[in-house]
Amino acid sequence: MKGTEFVDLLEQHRYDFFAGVPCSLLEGVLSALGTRPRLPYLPAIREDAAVGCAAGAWLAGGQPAVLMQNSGLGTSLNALASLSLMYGFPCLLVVTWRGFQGQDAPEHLLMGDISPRLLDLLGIPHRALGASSLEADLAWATRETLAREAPVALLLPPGVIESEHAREAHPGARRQARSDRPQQEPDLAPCVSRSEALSVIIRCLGDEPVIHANGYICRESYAVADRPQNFYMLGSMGLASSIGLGVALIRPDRRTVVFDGDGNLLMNLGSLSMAGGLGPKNFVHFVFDNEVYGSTGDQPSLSREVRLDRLAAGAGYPWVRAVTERGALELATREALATDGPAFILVKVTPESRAVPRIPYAPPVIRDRFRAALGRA
Ligand SMILES: Cc1ncc(C[n+]2csc(CCOP(=O)(O)OP(=O)(O)O)c2C)c(N)n1
Repeated sequence: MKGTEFVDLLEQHRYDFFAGVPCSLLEGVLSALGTRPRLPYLPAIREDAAVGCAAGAWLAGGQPAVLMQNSGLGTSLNALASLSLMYGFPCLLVVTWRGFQGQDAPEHLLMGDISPRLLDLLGIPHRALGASSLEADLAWATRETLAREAPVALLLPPGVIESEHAREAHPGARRQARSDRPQQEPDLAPCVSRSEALSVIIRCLGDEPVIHANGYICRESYAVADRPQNFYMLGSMGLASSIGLGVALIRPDRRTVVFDGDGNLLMNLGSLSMAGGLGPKNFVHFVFDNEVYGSTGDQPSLSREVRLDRLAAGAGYPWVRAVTERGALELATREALATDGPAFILVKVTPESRAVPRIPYAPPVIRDRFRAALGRA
C-alpha cells in the first residue's frame, strides 16, 4: 500500500492529530501527511514527547496517532506506563518493526526481537500490520483504543507500506530535500554539503577521538576517512554528545570531538546543559545541521526554527560559532581544537546525502579499536 492510501484510511477512521519521530519505513506516510494541512503532524523531538503530545491532544478533544520506530518504543516505556496507561488515554501507536525476523542492521536486532513482548508486558494490545489485512487491522485498533481508553499498537514490518525514495535500492541516487519552507535566517544559508564539511574538519584533525551520531553522519565520515579513533554510534539516537562527554571527562588529556546531527541533538537537548554546566575544556561539539532527518527521508526537523548555537551559548558553552561555508568552517575547526571549551560549532549544511555504504564493522570491533586508540586495550 502507498503512504497516501494509509493516510486516507487514518482520516476515514477520524484520526486528526499526528505526532512522531521519523523512521525510513514511515517515509511515504510522513510525506503524505505533509501535504494535508487538515491533518497536523507534530515533529516531536523524542518518541515519549510524542506520546505526551498525543495525551494532550486527546484531552482537548482530538483523536491522536503516534508514529515511531520500535527503537522509540524503548524510549517511550515510561510515558506509556505512567501517562497513557495510568490515566487511560486512547492513542493509536504505529510502530515500525525494524529487526523484523532478525533481518536488519545490528542496532535493530534486539529491539526487533522483543518489541511484541514489550507491548505484552505493558498490556498494550497489538497486531502486526499485513498488506492484505491492513484495513481490518486499523479498524480493530481504532475500535480497541477508543473502547479501552488506552493505547493500542500496530507493528509495521518492512514492505507493507511503500517507501517513497527506496534509497537503499538505488544507492547511486543523490537526494535533495524538500525546500518548501522559507529560510528563516538568510545569513545561515548553507553553501556546503555535510560530506564536504566532514572532509574539511577531518583534514584538521590529529588523533582526537570522534564520537559520531547515528545515521548518515557515521556513514559519510567513514567514507571520507575511517579512523580507529572514530566511534560510530549505530543506534542509541541522541546519545553521541553524552558518550563524548563521558570520554572527555575521563580523559582530560585528550580533546574529544562529537559529530552530532540536528535531529540527534534535539532528541537530547539536555546534553547541552551537561556540557555547558560541567564545562570540560577539552570538549568540541560539531552539529551538522541540515534542518532535516536526512537518514530517514528528509523529514523537516525543528532546527530551522530553533537556533541550536544560541541554545548552546545559553547552556554555558563559552565558545560558540555558526558557519555556512568551507573557509569559515576550517578556521572555526582549527580554533576550536586549540581553545578552551566546551566549544560548539553549528555547521549549516545542505540536505543532500552521498550514496555511502553502511559501517562494515560489528559493534564490538568499533568498541575495541576505539579503546585501543585511546590506549585502553
Ligand atoms: C529513538 C530513535 N528514533 C528514531 C530513529 C530513526 N532515525 C535514525 S537516524 C535518524 C535521523 C537523525 O537525524 P539527524 O541527527 O538530523 O541526522 P541526519 O540524518 O539528518 O544526518 C532517525 C530519525 C532512531 N534510530 N532512534
